[in-house]
Amino acid sequence: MTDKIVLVPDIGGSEGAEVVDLLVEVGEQISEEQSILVLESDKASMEIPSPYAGIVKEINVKVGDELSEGAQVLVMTLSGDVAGDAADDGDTADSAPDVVDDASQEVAVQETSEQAAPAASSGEEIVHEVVVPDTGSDGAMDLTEVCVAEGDSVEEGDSLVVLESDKASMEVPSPVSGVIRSIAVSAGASVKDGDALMSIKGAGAMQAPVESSTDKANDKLAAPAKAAVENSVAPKAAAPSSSDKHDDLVYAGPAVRKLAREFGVPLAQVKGTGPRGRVMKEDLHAFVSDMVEGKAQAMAAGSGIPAVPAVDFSAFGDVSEAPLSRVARLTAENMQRSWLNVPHVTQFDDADITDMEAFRKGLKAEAERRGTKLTPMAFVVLATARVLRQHPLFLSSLSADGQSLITKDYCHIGMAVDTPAGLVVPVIRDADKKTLWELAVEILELAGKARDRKLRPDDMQGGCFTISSLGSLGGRGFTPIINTPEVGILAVSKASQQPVWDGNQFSPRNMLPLALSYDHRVINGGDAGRFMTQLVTTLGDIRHLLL
Ligand code: CAO
Repeated sequence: MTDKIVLVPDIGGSEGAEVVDLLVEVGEQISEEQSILVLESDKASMEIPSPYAGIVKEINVKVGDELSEGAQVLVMTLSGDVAGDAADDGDTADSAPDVVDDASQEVAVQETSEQAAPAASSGEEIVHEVVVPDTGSDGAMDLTEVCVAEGDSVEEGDSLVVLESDKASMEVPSPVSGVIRSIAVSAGASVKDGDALMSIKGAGAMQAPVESSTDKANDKLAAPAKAAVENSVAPKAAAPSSSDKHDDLVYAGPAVRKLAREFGVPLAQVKGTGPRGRVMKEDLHAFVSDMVEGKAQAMAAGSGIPAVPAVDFSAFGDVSEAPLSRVARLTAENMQRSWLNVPHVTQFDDADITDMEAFRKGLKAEAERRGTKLTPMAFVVLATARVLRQHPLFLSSLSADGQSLITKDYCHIGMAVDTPAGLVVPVIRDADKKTLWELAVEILELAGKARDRKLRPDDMQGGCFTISSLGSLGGRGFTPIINTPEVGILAVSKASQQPVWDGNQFSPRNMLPLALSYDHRVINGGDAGRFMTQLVTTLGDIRHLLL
């Protein structure tokens, strides 16, 4: 019989995580991987699994304690088998008397239980633990699709799962070639950066950002803790059912609690649909939208917006119904929010791009030589960026309370991209500081990434102004909806030859229709008129870009 100290593993940099539940008792026989306690930090709740099978000899923490990585949790007497296994695996602690007090040895047992030997030899097959890579997203993402099954062979780069964040949908590629050994997630799950996805048996070391079991011993232990985040919190706490329960007793994770506080929603009133009645983010959203809808209906006779009545379409013929993708749902929400909150005005003009087009076409061979494509969009982005710099009001946003104006000293331009998964808006950073060629390359790259679902959430953040071009599709013009809290958006339609009066006669000119929607709380018609005139002038004579 061997005693082992169990320590808090790597919990993703969370300092001072609070013990919210103890899941084992002294004298209890527990198995390896069984959850022993629940820690809650300001970022997440996580169940900490036992690295051993054995009997709990002593518990050194209590609910309410704040623990960090390496803190002692409990002492276990290993069952004979496990102690033997550990010894077989080369755990030197087992030849030493009784207590092990070194965190690295704790982790080593976890590590060696399966793959310590292959970890040392580069040519052999090893098991890679694949986690959600660093997506740049702060919050949870929907896992909408698992593209592989256990036993499947995958090549490095094959898509493993599809994630949808608030901003985009993206695929997680396999970092190695191998065979899927186990899958820890299923479609519909909610995941965060670092959460365990699956393990792949393959050869060689794995590339960042996916973690390899051979890379860091600590991560082997950290992964299950991270994987437990979304399905944890207080497994032993009974799901509260009475309507008078207190928020603290509600079964919910910290992200949901934070959101509830932001919404001002008493969590106790929200019906949880997660495992054991856990309140999920979706439950909170549903609660809030029900409240809003209820209020709207209550106000229907007054100033509220009447709800669109439900129609039974099947009464008129065959129908089918499919849920909207997350990107589509969020786009719908954003559009509606902007449409209802922002007084939009749209101003139209045409830019004479005859000379610009002649210049652009003359650069076609050069573009090919550079391995890129020069479309009118690069000129429009460049000209708009320069004009924006001279009209900083268009780079501003109203503060959330509407009482002040925030002007940004940078010029990041969002570009609407039409993708099969929905409308996404990647951002070209510092567009005013880039050359035409740099913009051409970036436009092509961002549009490609958007369509291949390779954009990261931070590729879509920080925009000051948006350009939406339907120039390749046709149409004489459209009125774009502002991407709030931005205050302006430019719509670009298809250029065409138009007869233009030059003072003496009509001449055929290549005219590019533009439409500028602006937030009339911030921008007045005069500001918009000056902005548009300068943009049209710049595109009409691109020598202005030299000034
Ligand atoms: N007038 C005439 N032709 C145009 C044009 C315009 N305004 N804009 C582009 N074209 C031409 C291009 O020159 C290119 O032709 P060639 O191959 O012969 O050179 C062709 O149309 C295709 O262009 P593209 O679409 O591949 O590239 P782009 O740089 O013009 O646009 C992007 C990139 C990402 C803006 C665009 O592909 C896209 O997704 N647009 C949709 C945006 C959208 O959905 N907006 C609506 C939002 S609100 O629902």
